[in-house]
Amino acid sequence: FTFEVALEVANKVGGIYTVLRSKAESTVEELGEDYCMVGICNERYVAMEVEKMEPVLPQMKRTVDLMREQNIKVVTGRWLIEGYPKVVLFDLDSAWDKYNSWSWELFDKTGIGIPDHDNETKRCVLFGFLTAWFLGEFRAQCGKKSVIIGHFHEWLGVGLLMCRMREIDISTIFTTHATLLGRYLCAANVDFYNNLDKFKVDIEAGNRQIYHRYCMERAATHSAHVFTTVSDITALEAQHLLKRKPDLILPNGLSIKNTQCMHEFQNLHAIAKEKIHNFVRGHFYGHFDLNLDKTLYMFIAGRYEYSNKGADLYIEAMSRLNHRLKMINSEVTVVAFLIFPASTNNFNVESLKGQAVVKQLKETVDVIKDDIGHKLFDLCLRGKLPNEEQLLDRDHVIKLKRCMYANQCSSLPPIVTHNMTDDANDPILKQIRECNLFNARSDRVKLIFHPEFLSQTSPLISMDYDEFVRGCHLGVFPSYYEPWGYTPAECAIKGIPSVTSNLSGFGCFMQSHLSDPEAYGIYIIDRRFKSIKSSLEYIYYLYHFCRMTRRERIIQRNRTERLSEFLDWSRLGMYYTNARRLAIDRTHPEFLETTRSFSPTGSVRLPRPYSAPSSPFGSRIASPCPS
Ligand code: U2F
Ligand code: UDP
Ligand code: G6P
Repeated sequence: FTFEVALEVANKVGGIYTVLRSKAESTVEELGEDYCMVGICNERYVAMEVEKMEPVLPQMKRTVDLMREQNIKVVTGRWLIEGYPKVVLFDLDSAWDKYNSWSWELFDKTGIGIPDHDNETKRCVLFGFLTAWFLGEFRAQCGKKSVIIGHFHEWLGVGLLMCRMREIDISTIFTTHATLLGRYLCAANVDFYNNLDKFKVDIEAGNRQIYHRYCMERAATHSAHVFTTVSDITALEAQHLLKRKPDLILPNGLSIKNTQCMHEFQNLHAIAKEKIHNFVRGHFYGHFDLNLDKTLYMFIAGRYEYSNKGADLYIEAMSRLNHRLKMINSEVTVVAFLIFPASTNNFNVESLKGQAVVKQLKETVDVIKDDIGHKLFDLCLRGKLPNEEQLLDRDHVIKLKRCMYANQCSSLPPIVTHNMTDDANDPILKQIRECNLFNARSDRVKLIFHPEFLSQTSPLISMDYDEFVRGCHLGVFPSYYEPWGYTPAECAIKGIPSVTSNLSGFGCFMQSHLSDPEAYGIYIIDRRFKSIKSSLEYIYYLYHFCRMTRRERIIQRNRTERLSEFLDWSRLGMYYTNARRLAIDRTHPEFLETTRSFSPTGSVRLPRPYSAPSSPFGSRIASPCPS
């Protein structure tokens, strides 16, 4: 049996939810009824995403009943996603009366004490003990004949720790998706990667008042039979900060089934782009100085971590690109979006007004168009060919003038679509002011900061994020701290090229598996071994991208989309299979012969796509290779 344990089972918090959700189908395909996910009961999601039902397996039924007898609320059923996996979810609130004895047991067995004010960690302790209780009971019900694997994802791994402390016969895997200390240190803007081996981890954790959390994470890391993480770069971080080298790397995949649309993705790009055009028409009303046919859409998106996500490098690069495009009097305009949720007080009036005015103009033109159509038809029926005055009457001209005067606007098109709560201190706005990028007429790069995740119901960009990505030309993600980074992978499976960095897990993965990432539309910035100034050389790639013809972009999208099968869980799921096999090997090697067949992952390397030119053309620079 395999139990995959995480706070994010049917509970959306961050990237781990995407991992579990997208992977479920391929895991269920492999393990069938021997697979179950264990999480917490968040009513908000459970009501929508979980079909409640009683367990069929007698051992599982008895285990759950025993816990319920002790007043623990346990929800069992199936998660309503592809694969329809079994889930067991604990209601943490029903376990608070046991907290004191459990925290004592934790202290007694591990020496880790939990401060009274840290409610988040206390909840993790509850979850950990409930999991260990459940797995212990299940093991007792199963007898000695079966192997039970507990695969724990992050949060502090208390369940794993307690399984080991109580000596329950569970083969354990611990996967970390980032280290606690790594996140804190990077957010504090320290020179992280050059000092990895120098941090005094206990002192750093203590100074940040997370020593107890750090101890739990490190204890779980060392107690696991198999320790894994999502990328090479996080493996290095874990080795230095958690003091154990991961046994395996388990890269994150995606489920391409719902996104794959064969050649259709090219048409979908054109349809989605038209929707972005509509927004842009409204946003730039009164200053519509761009030729939409020669406009390129670039974007950066994610949680608002200004420097970790590389927003600083993005704005600086856009400012330099603007300068270069102006120098050559380029006809191309780049609209560069920044999508990061920040604290706001709703949309700003200018943005809404622009959309309204343009909508009004469009409606007026549509009415006049119909009028003219009828007139033209009538006149032609009577055998008369009309002249201009006969078609456009005074009334039409007045209506059009009224719309066009409303369309005049003296201030420049807004940079930010919402009213920011702290406009003066917002790091993105501060940097934009420093770069003097204000969407002036002469600027060839226009910036739009959308400080909220996208939604189809928004009155501005009425699109979901997925559709927006399809309509763009290039995703730009120059991250500094990014254990994996789903955003460039999500671009790739839609055929949209992207820029990533060798400090992101995805970037490292692409670098080691593609012989020429750039040919596939993945440009990897070297942020690890180069200074910020040198990293900024990626603007040559952006510049080159702006000079590509439409035909070249179409060919590029076709090449990029080829990566989708490579990123699908049907392939990447093998790494998880490997981890389970290793866990059994280390605990119950006698069972290995009888387990299902096993396919080694090997080191696959995709050759250059056949359609790629045989050598880099022109003077453009290539994606820097590992230094
Ligand atoms: C990583 O993304 P995460 O989703 O793990 O990171 P966040 O989006 O910041 O949110 C989850 C974090 O919050 C923590 C947990 C994570 O670090 O430890 N947390 C918490 O503090 N309290 C709780 O109750 C529950 C969680 C990574 F950054 C990405 O690059 C990867 O793509 C992603 C998937 O591997 O994992
Ligand atoms: N995203 C979204 N709406 C948006 C912008 C981003 O849902 O408007 C999602 C995006 O699809 C991706 C996630 O946010 O799945 C960011 O994940 P990533 O792994 O890049 O970083 P994390 O937030 O996990 O550190
Ligand atoms: C897709 C569509 C074409 C369209 C093109 C625009 O390939 O199938 O009909 O012309 O996108 O590409 P562009 O890179 O200019 O947005």
